[in-house]
Order: sequence, then structure tokens, then C-alpha cells
Amino acid sequence: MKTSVIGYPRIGTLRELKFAVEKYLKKELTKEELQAIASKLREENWKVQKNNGIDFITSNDFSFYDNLLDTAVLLNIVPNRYRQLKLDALDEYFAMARGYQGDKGDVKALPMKKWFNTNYHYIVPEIDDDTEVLLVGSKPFDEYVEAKNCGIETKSAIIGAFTFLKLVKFTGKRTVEDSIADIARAYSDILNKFSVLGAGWVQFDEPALCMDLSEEDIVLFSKIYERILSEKKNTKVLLQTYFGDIRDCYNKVVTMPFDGIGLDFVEGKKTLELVKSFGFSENKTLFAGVVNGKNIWRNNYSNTVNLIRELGEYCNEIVLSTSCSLIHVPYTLKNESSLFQEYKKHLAFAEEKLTELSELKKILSCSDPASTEEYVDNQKLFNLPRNCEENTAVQSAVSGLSKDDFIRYPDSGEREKIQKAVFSLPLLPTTTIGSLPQTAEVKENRSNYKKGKITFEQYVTFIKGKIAEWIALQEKIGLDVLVHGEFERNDMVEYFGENLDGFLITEKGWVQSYGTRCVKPPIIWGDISRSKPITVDYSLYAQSLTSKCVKGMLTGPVTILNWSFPREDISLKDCAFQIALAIKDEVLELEANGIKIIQIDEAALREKLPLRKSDWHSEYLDWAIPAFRLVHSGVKPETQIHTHMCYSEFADIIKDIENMDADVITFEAARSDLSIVDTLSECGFKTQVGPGVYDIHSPRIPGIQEIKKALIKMLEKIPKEKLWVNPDCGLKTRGKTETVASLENLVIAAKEIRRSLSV
Ligand code: THG
Ligand code: ZN
Repeated sequence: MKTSVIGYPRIGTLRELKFAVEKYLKKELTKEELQAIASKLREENWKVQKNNGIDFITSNDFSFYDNLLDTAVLLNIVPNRYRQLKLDALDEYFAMARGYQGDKGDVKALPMKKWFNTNYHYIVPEIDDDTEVLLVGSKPFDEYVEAKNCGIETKSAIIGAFTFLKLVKFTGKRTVEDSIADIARAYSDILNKFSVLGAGWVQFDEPALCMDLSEEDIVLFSKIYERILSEKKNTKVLLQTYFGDIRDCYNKVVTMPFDGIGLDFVEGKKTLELVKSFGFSENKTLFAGVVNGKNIWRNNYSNTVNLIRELGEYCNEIVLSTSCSLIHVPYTLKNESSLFQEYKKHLAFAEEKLTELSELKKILSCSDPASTEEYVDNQKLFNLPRNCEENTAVQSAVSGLSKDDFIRYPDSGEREKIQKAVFSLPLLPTTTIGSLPQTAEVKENRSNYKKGKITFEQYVTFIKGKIAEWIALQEKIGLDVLVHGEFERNDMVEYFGENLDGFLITEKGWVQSYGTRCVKPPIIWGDISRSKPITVDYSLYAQSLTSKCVKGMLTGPVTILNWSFPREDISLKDCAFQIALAIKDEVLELEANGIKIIQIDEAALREKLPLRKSDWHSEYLDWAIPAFRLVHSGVKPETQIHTHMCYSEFADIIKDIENMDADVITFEAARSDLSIVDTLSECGFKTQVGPGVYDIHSPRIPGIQEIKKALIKMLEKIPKEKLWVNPDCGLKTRGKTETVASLENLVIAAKEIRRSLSV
């Protein structure tokens, strides 16, 4: 039995790639220096897998920004506006990813979207009518050869043609159908090249097969792969699926001439059932995704051994694999020096998952697996109750919840009237989402305090200084509703993880979110509770500095849960309700202290919507929306509850979003051409809304005219009494100068439109 890894994290155990790319972009590193660092990181990754006995090691899982963008560039899919900048290849690539504003032009970045149900973002490539889809790049071949030169044979991972076509955006008249021939040609050429290089296997990643597929989708998939596979030579093809089961096309796929099929037995609820009911193919290898690539708990060897045995009845050859790429978990527990061994022994990050794969391989090659030392040790771990911090008070509070705990009175229409009178804000009130620039000095203050270099008083004094500086700046800019800026927070989820009971926090557990940006998801270890106020002091301090309203800033329960590593011993629903009760206490304490507007962010609400529509309500929305309602149901009618959501694909859950019963919702819109605005008007959305007027993911400063144009477009669809004016998302990743300039333009634009509305 062999072992395989679908993909490995690439940012570096200590985020070396992040720092190198950021330095390169600031012109503090040369292209050659950046390439050298990248090459070293790739080599380290391959070697750690090799040393852990992995048989199928992946190449081309590296990227300077994103693998889908890499695939687009590989296939010559570069919009003309980027070519016209006449930059060299790497800088053109970064221009697509981040936008470009400089002496050669001014172009926005391509849009970014969430990669299926994960916190990773991909860049959306664009095919227009001039695009000639053609294999022009060499990245996968170069990296394959590079690994070979390190003495390591790899399987190259390439996003498959079907998933690629499902995610790419067609901006002209051309359709998916028109592109089949060219795409298939390009992928055949990829296979041919690998054949010439003598590669044993290539892995085509097709997570899109785990979505609901229509008849047309299945036809499209078959058409493409029939062409690609018909030219297959010596290199074997692995069709790698993940993030669920492939129930809509399983039958079809097992009859097609793939050499291997990778199935997800962790998230794929029906995967085992599919294999058992329809069988597998005699001459194919099953890559069985049994080690969870998305969560950090140890694998239960007894369950896995039983599963593999069962599969053995249907498959001739099985390779043990991860359930998806390991890019969704941190690198290694080795760097966690302050996490107790009591905790650590229950956890497996990427590197520890490699060990699990090779231990499982060893165990399964034994005639009596249960007698092996590794198996016995693993069973000991699972037989002991995990030293779980049980909190019976929280457990009974959750089980005692009743219908009324989820309802806020009076209804939203009544509240809108009451609040209009209380706040007397102008038409089109201006605000920001919450976070303000996390500059080097802000991060340094935090790290100095954590390292014991400064006292708590010094730490707080710095933060208060920043709050005061930005309250003054926001007043000067002329914003209507202010924020304190979140200078005390590393991340909107990790911060609450640190301050609530029941979480474990890692030191170096970084997971890539987009480009060079990483997050450090907290681990939900036990029952969640709140033993002290968390945000009240800084909120009150900020409010004391101004006569304008300062929003209290909280993260909602669904987002805290979605951006943490969840427990698997209680339901997500119970866990969300525990968090909701804790955040509810914070809301009520802010309100009791005179904070009049409280924002409860649900940035990640959309992210964990199940991939299959039939699961949306029963498995997710039916508890996620109530969890949010639970947090704010107890506030006074005149307290205004805001929420914020990232990523604008809300059309199909817009009723559920309305049902959260917030008073104001701000969300991302700029990167998706304001298409959300149509959705809102079509469904008669009643909640006040602030669709972002400019994209904050790029350092570009939006012009006044550009913002006015966006507002005019919004006002065609949204009643002026319901519209707020704000950026797309929090401003933590931006610098101070560009932020002030952008917000100044935003306020000027809002004021000009306001004036034209009142005449
Ligand atoms: N928190 C978490 N997940 C997220 C977001 C978040 N996922 C979606 C979206 N927001 C991603 N956006 C970002 C934006 C900025 C950063 C990370 C994700 C960021 N990270 C710092 C970095 O990489 O330099 C690390 C944090 C630090 O230095 O303290 O800036 O907001 N959980
Ligand atoms: Zn956002």
C-alpha cells in the first residue's frame, strides 16, 4: 500500500514566502532573490514528505499567489488590460492578483473568491472573446524537473479542466461550450509534455465534481476528458476530487479511462456508499482520502483501518491519501513550544499528518494491524476521554433555549422608525467596516507586549494613542459613524478565541487565506464561555473622545466557529449556540454602557454553506441564522445592530440573510460589479444596506467620480433612505496614507450625491 498527499502548504513554516513576496513587492528583494527563496521552500516541502515516507509527493502545489491564477497564466488566459502594462511575466502576474497603479497604468485586480467551502481565496480568471486558450507556460514542468533534480519523483497537481471552466469568468460572447476544444487541446498538451519528461503520474484536481451537477455539467465533463484521455501516453492520470462526494457522476467517472481516482472519505458523506453500491474499476487505483486535510485532530486508526479493509473488497489497489490539500491546516506542531503535550497529543498539523499516513501504511501492511505499536498507542488516545473543559452551566443554557430567545422585538420596520429619530444621521450615512490599518508599529506593539518587552500599561497607552489619532482623523475626514479601529486585535476571530474560555491558541499555526495573507485559526477545545468583558474598555474609551457614534465591534458566532478548527465530539449547532451566548453577554454589556450601535460581523456566513443545495438548510442555515439572532435578540429597540458580510454571492440565500434581522448590513460589492444590488432590489430587501463602494484588497485609491458612479448605480435600485456608504471590507491590510485618501474621496462622493438628492 502506498501513500499520497494532495498538496502541501507553501507559505513556509515561519511564513518565509509571505515575507519574501512582500519584500519583493516593496522592491526590497530582487526577482532572483525571491525565486531562490521560493525554490528552497519547495525543496524543503518535498524533502519533509520524502523523509516521512510519502510515495506520491506533489509538485506545482507551489504558487506565488494562487494556483488558479497560475493555471490561467499557463493557458495564456491573461486579459489585455494587463498585457498592455508591458510588465515582465512575474509582475504581470502580480498585477492580475493585486492590481497595478504606477507609471505604466492603473488597472484593478481580478476578483477574488472563496475556494469552495474553505477560507482560501482564488483569483477569478477572465476569458474574453480575444483570449486564445493555449498551453504557453512551463511552471508545472519546471517544478517537476526541479523536484527530479532534488532526487524526488513527483506527481504534478494541476487544476482540472472542468473545475477551471466552472470557476473562470467569460466576459464576452464566448461560452464554455465554445472553449471545450481549446481547453482539451491545452490539457492534452500538458499530458504530452509530462510524457516526454517521463513523469509517472499527473493529478488533475476536480473539486467541482463535488458540487450539485446538472446533466449539462456531466456532458461537459465527459466531453473534455474523453478528448484529453484519448491522447494519454505513458503518464498516468489521477482524477482527484475533494470537499465532498461525487454522487452525480460517480457512475460515469469509474468507467472512464483514468488510471486513478481520488475520493474524499472525510467530507464525502456518500463516498463509501457509492463505492459499495456501484463498485470500483478493476484496473484503476483508488486514492482514498482518509486523513482529514481540513481539521487538526488526530486520525482514529481503528476507524481508518476498518474503512480501508472494507474498501479492499471493491478495489484492487488502494493508495492512502489526505482528504484534500493540506494547505488548509498549519505546517507543524514542532513550532508550538507553549502548547501542553496533553493537548498536542490530540492534534495533527500537516507534518504530523504525513506521519499518520506512513504509520497507517505500516499498520495496514501487517497481518494483524491491531497488534502494532502505532495502532495500540492510537487506540489509547481515543479510549481516554479527551481532557475536555466541560462547562455544565453552558451546556444547560444551550439546552434550555426557547423560541423567544431567538426573536428581537419590535419588528425591523418599527425599529427603523425609532432609530431614525434617535440617530438623526444624514441621508447616505458614511462609515467603515471596523478595522483600520494594522501598520508595522501596531503589530510591533502587540508582539513587544507578548514578548514581555513592554508593560501592559505601555501596551494599552499605545493602543489608546492610536484610537485617539484615528477618531480625530475620522472626524476630520467627515465620516458619520466611527470605529475604534481594532488596534488591539490580531484577527477578528483569533482575538475572541484568546479572550473566551474553551479555545486553544497556537503560536505559529498559520494557514494561508489569500496571496501572502495568513490567519491563525484558534482550536475549539472545550465548551465556550465568557468570563470577562472583552471589548468594552476600548469601545468606551473611543466613544468618550467624540460626540459622533462609535460602533461597538464584535465577531458573530457563525464566523468565530467557521474560522476556528471545530470540535468533532459535539455538533456545530451546539458549538455555535455556546459561542452565541458568550457574545450575547458582550452585546448586552456594551449596550448597558451606552454604546448605541453594535456591529456583529458575520464575515464568514456564506463560506461554510454546504456545497450541495439539499444540505443548505438542514445542515447549516437552520442553526447558523438562529445563532446570529440569539446574539442580538435581547437589545433595546433603539440600539442599532449592524452586521458585515464578505463575498457577495448572496443571491440564493438572500431571504436567510434578511432573516438575520439586523438593522444594517454592509457587504462586499465592488469586486463583483455591484451585481448584489440587483439581487437586493429583486427580492425587496428591507434591511438597510451598505454595499461596498470600493475594493479594499488592493492599494489602489478609488477616485471621487468612480465612487459617485457606484453610488448612482446603487441608487437606481436601492431607496435612498436605506443606503449606507462604506468600503467593501475592513481596512487592516491597507496603509494609512492610502486609507485616508480613499476615505476622503468616499466622503466627498457621498456628500455630492447627498446634495443632488436633496435638491
Ligand atoms: N480573519 C480570518 N479569516 C479571514 C479573514 C479574517 N478570512 C477571509 C478574510 N478575512 C481574509 N482576509 C485577511 C485579511 C488580512 C489578513 C488575513 C486575512 C492579515 N493577516 C496577517 C498577515 O498575513 O500578515 C496576519 C495577522 C497578523 O499579523 O497578526 O492581515 O479577517 N480568520
Ligand atoms: Zn469583509
